[in-house]
Amino acid sequence: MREKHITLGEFIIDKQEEFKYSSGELSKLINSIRLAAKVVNYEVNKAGLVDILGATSTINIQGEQQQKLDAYANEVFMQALINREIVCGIASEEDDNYITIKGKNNDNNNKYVVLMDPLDGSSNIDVNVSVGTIFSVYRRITPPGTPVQEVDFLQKGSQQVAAGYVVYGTSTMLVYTTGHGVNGFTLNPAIGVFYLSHPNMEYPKDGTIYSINEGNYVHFPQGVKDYLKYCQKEEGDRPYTSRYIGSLVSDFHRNMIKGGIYIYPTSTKAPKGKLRLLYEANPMAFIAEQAKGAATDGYMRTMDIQPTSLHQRVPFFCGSINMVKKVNEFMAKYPNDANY
Ligand code: AHM
Ligand code: MG
Repeated sequence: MREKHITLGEFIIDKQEEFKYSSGELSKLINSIRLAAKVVNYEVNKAGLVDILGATSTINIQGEQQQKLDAYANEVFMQALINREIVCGIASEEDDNYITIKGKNNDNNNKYVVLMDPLDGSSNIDVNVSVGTIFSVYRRITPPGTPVQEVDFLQKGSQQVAAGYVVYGTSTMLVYTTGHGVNGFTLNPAIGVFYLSHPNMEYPKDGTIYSINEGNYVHFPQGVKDYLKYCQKEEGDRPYTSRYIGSLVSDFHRNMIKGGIYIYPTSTKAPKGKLRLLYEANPMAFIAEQAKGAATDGYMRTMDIQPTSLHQRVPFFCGSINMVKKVNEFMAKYPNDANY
């Protein structure tokens, strides 16, 4: 008998009844992301060929120079979501403020807000290294019929209804969860179709890979330094292997498949860490937990952190469950570092 190849489109339809208040909106939302991912994939793949590289003159809210492709990806994902009138608001790494979207009849009746990093790791584009898109979806908490408010975006990660990423790598993959496990789909670029290639993705409980920018070692908190020394010690399955692409989505994706931990801690250079809670740490934390891994700030569960602002940063420790537990034990010896 021939094996059935399930496409992402079929998968979304099949799974629609799993959503609690299903009215098809979340399915449409994931479909919009699927479409935008294909468009961005096409541009990312030809980035080396055309004169799209190089920085634009605009500086984003984080004070970083925006690459042209970031701006392009932002536009594509925004438009895909806006055109379908299925979300009431979007917040993006590339924009200082969230945007409000009216529904079909100008009614503000849409239920979902999306937070996203349209092209993460974009300093890697110029050198032909993988980049990614990260997205996070919540139900609004203000009443439908009124314009969306900042509080709709400042929800704890535990309230997410969906989260996912696209990795534009040797193959392009879309990986997402709606709270019922994690599934990965690989794009066949010849026909522009995502196929279910990685059903029910799970982190190995233990791993031997650690991913951290060790160049910042001297600036790290003592708990992280101690943990790195532990990783490097010759004992049992150690020393572990160090792997760091510098592209969160790619580092995360590899670690989820092979078993490992990703760490971006606080440092004297970045006292609150670098990654953004709402559209980098929380969506990855949701995926990690759904894949039987874990994510913390070194002390508490990432998804229990109460957000206070849209672009807030957090330290991030994410990966195989036993590795995250271990590093948290090291951090617990320095409780003062929890007050970042
Ligand atoms: P970005 O949103 O500006 O692309 O920054 C996020 C990226 C992550 O993908 C990556 O893990 C990290 O920054 C790398 O930072 P560093 O170069 O400091 O190691
Ligand atoms: Mg980013």
